[in-house]
Amino acid sequence: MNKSEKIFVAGHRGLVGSAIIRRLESERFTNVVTRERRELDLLDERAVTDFFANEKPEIVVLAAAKVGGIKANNDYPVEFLLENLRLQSNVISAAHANNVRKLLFLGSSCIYPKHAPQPIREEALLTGPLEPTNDAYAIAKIAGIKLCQAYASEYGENHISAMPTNLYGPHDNFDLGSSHVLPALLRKAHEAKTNGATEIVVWGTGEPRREFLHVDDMADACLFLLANYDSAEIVNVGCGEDITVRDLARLICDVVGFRGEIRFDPSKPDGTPRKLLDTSRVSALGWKPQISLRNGIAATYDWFIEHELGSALSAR
Ligand code: GFB
Repeated sequence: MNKSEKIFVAGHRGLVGSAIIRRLESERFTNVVTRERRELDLLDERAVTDFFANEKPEIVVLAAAKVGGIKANNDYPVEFLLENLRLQSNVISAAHANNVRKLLFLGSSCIYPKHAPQPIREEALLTGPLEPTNDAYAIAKIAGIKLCQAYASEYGENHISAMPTNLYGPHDNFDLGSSHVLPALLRKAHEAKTNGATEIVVWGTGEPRREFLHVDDMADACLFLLANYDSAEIVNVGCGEDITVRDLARLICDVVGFRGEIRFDPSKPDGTPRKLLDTSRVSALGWKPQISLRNGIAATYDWFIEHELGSALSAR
């Protein structure tokens, strides 16, 4: 990629978008465009059309989305479906209307059937029923993939789509009502340690398995795909290994230094039993992740203490 090409990162304040910005800065890209939500509402079709017509970005990374963990997805299916459909349609269609050279759409591993054979190959898409706790979000993401593929086949657009596994890292959402499991357990373990509590409560049975990728590895994969991949076929991005929620909770407690009990609450949903991505396609292209789960969790814990709690690292 030419480092002076104009790149619009939609969603630059989010987990993935902010990691992509960090990476573009460290690689010395000189023409990166961002907009705060108050300046550009991606749900507003007119505003998005005008923005693209004025700015004429050459590359677009569509990292903006309404995202959340199992509870938020389950509680607010209307917002997850509608906002994601609107936002992505606005950006993808405006990219076409304004001759964007390349667009990267970010999907999710929840697009695959609940009981897809593991590890999940890209070919599993639309071969079976979805996991009900996040089917609204998944349907929106599948529509985004299909829209990118339709622009590629009908108009020859170079719209590519990456499917990240469960991501975590700096700028994640640590709110217990809407976050994903990893930041939620970091907060719970930290608060239990600092409050002298004897246990933390982990939702579900602890049996589901999840694969976790540090968002800096994801940003690395995004730049790699932008530079090296030109097909409308979706590409999985993961680390190739998964872990039970139980073992994740143990690992997080170990990193945080919480020595109390881990109690499970089976009245809360488990969600999909397992979603480990098959990453042969991205591996064959020459990409692999660098950050181990333990190191990634430790770095995210440091970030949480410094940025979310606003207190010194000495609390650790
Ligand atoms: O990360 P998570 O919210 O979403 O939950 P999914 C993963 C697993 O961790 C579930 C359990 O089995 C949860 O029940 N878990 C245990 C917890 N304790 C907690 C907790 O305190 N908070 C949370 N959030 N979970 C999401 C989808 O599914 O995956 C999204 O909802 C998206 O659409 C994302 O696709 C990648 O992994 O189940």
